[in-house]
Amino acid sequence: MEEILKKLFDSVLEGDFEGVKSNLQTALDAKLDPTVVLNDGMIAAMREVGCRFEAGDYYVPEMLIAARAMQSGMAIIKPYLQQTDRKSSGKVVIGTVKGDLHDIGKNLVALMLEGAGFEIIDLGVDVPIEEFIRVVREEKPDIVGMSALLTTTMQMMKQTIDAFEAAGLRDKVKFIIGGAPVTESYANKIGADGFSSDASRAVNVAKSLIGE
Ligand code: B1M
Repeated sequence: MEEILKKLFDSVLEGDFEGVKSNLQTALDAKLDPTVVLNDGMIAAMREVGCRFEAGDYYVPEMLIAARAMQSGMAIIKPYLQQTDRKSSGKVVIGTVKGDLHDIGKNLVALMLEGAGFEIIDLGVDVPIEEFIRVVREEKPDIVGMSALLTTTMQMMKQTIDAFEAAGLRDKVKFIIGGAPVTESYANKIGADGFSSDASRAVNVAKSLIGE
């Protein structure tokens, strides 16, 4: 198991698309727990990419290539992660906040929620506050999910919640927030209803927020 995961880790780190696909398939065929494969083989590699970027060993292009390799693997692992019997009837509008282009974590959260039966409206990345408000007015979701990966853009989460308050919509939806720099205490501070540090816990938080 260690060896397969190490190969997968290395192929994400090196941005080796073909390696990601074949090592991931080997891991899944060997019936390794898909959550362990995702966390220890793929997400851990993205963390290492971040460390190398910080250390000046990787630059934006390397980060981008690793992200694309990771995304190519997500398409393969998706059906393995989504197997669940407990279906929800909730509706979620999700997006990465204004100014932020990171979407791998947000996509994972959307994928897991979808697998748990939630209807997902994914607004993508760099989502302006007005867009969240417009879609909430139109679609009347139960939950708005916001993701941010930058310490600068996480401030948009507070601004978005404040804008919902000003628009008289705050009591119409629950907010769940997450992303690498986001913490539970930040979520409490800005008045979010839920926080999750990872995608699978986000499903439990979402279910509890709609009383399931
Ligand atoms: Co950028 N980047 N990046 N980057 N990037 C980070 C975030 C960084 C920490 C790297 C570092 O320095 N160590 C750093 C931020 C520093 C900071 O703010 N303190 C950084 C920087 C600086 C930048 C740029 C400014 C670099 C530059 O241009 N000079 C630039 C900003 C662009 C912008 O957004 N405006 C930039 C660009 C990029 C790429 C485009 C090249 C690429 C993103 C590609 C893409 O997403 N399509 C990229 C990448 C890949 C990263 C790292 C290496 C990996 C992020 C990732 O995908 N992780 C990242 C390093 C790191 O995070 N340690 C880094 C895997 C993913 C599964 O984890 O997103 O955390 P994560 O999601 C988790 C949880 O956080 C949680 O669940 C997920 C699954 O478990 N979660 C939620 C996430 N959203 C949630 C929402 C929820 C609940 C849970 O509810 C709704």
